[in-house]
Amino acid sequence: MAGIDYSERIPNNVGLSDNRRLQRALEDWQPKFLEWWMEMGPNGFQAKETYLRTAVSVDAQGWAQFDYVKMPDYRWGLFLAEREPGRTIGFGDHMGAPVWQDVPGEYRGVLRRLIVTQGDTEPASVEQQRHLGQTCPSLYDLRNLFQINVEEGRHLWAMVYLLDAYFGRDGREESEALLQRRSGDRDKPRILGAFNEKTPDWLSYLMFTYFTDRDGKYQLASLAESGFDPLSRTCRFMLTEEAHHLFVGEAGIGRVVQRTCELMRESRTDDLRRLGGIDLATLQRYINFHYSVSLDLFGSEISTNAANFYTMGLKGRFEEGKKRDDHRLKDTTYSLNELDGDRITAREAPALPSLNERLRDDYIADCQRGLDRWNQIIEKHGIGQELRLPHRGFHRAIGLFAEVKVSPDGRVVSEAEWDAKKHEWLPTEADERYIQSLMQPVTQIGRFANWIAPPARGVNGRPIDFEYVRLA
Ligand code: BYC
Repeated sequence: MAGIDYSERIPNNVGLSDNRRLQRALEDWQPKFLEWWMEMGPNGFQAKETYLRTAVSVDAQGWAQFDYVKMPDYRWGLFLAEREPGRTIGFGDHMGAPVWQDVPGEYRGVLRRLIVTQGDTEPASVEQQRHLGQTCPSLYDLRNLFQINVEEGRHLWAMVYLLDAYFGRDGREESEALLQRRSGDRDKPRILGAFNEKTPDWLSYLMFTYFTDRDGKYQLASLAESGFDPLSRTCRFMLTEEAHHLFVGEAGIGRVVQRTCELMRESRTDDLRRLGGIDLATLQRYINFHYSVSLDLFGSEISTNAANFYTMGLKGRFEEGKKRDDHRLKDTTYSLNELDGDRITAREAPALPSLNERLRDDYIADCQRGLDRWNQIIEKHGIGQELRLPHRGFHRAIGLFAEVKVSPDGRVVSEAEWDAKKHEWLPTEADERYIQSLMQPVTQIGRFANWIAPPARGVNGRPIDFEYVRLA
C-alpha cells in the first residue's frame, strides 16, 4: 500500500490505473507540465545529471532513493500519506464526524480556492529560482537547489491531482491556469505577494527557503488537519519533503554567518566587503525583508475567510490535535495588535476570525529558533552582535500594519523618518549590487564560494567533495 508504482507513466500510490478518467486528465496535463518545466524550470541545467532523491514509499523510514537523474526525467508523481482508519474531523462545526472522502458540495468553491492558492506557490518558487544555477556557490548547493525545485514541481502535481480528481471540469481549468500564471508577470502574476518578488541571488534564495518555505510548513500543516481527507493526506506527505527545504535555509544562512564570523575574526573589522564576505548589517537587512514579506503570506489579522475555513472543517490550526480547548472557538478570544494613534497596543478579539494571526504567532516563534542558532555561531566567535527578527509590523503590505510605517524595533514612525532610515532597515540597491558581485559560480568539486562556509556534512552520507552535479 505504501509502495509507489513506478511502472506507470505517472508514478502514484493512489490507484491511478483504476480511474481511467483521472488518468487521462493527468496524462493530458503531464506534457504541458513538462513544457512549463523546460521553459520556466532551472535554466541551463536540464541535461545535467544531478544526485537527487526520489520518493519510493510514503512511510516515515526509507521513502527516498538517491541517484543521478536528469531533471526532466525526474519521476514526478502522486503520493499521499497512508489513510488513517477511523479518522474524524478534528475542529469546527463538523467536529467528530467521519472525514470526507469527497468534496462536500456546499464547500466546493472555498476548498478549490484554498487548493489553488497553495498550488500556485509551488511553480512560482521554481520560476523565481530559475536563474540561480548559473551562480551557484558550490556543487553541493546547486544540487540542493535542484532537489528543492523538482520537489516544488511535485507539490504542484499534488495540488493538480486534487483539482483533477475532485473538482471535475473547473478543477482541470485551474490545473491549466497554474501553468499559465508567471511569477512577477504584470498581466498574469502569481496569486500571493511574496511569490512575485525576485529571487535574484543566493542570499535571497537562502532567506526565501528559511522564511518563505516556513510559511509553507505552517500552511501545509494547517491543511493537513483538513476534514477533506485527500487534502490532509496529500499535505502530510508534502510536509516530509518540506523539511529538507527548511534545512537548506537554516543551515545555509548558518553557513553564511559562520563565514562572516571567520572573516570578522581574521580581519578584526566589520567591513567585510573588501574581503568578499557578507557583513552582519547586510544580513540583518535581508532578514528584515524576507521575514516581513513572509509575514504577509498569513493574510490579515482579522479574516472571515480564515474563520469560515475553520468552521467548515477545511483548514485547522497548527497541531490542532495538541490544542487543549473545544476546537470550535466560538466563545474564546485571542490577543491581537491594535493601532491607537501611533501606539501599538493589544486587544482581545474573537478567536475565530483571528486564526491567521494565531498561525502567524506560531510561525514567528519558529522563526526565532533559527535566529537563536545563528546567534550562537556569532557568540562562539566572541563577537558581541546579534541578529534579530524585526517587529511584526515592520514593512507590511497586508493587514493592520499596511496602513502605517513601523520601525524594526516596533515604533510607528513618520513617513519622513521611514524615508530617512529605510536604507538602514531594508536591502539597498548598493547591497543588491554587492551581493550580485559575489555571485560568481564555483563548480569545482568540493570547493565553496568565499562568502559561505562548507556544510558540516554531505548529502546521504556522501562526502562534501562529491560530484553532486555532473557538469562535464
Ligand atoms: N498577497 O482574508 P484575508 C508555500 C488576499 S507557502 C496577495 O486576510 P485569507 C511555499 C486574500 O486572498 C504557503 N493577496 O486572506 C513556500 C483575500 O482575497 P479576497 C502557501 C493576499 O484568505 C515556498 C484578501 O487578500 N499556502 O507553500 O484569510 C516555496 C483578504 O485577505 C495575501 C497558502 O497560502 C498576500 N500575501 O488568507 C513553495 C495556503 N494575503 O478574498 C511553496 C492557502 C491575503 O479579498 N491559502 N491576500 O479576494 C490560505 O490559507 C489563505 O488564502 C491565505 C490568505 C492565508 C493565503
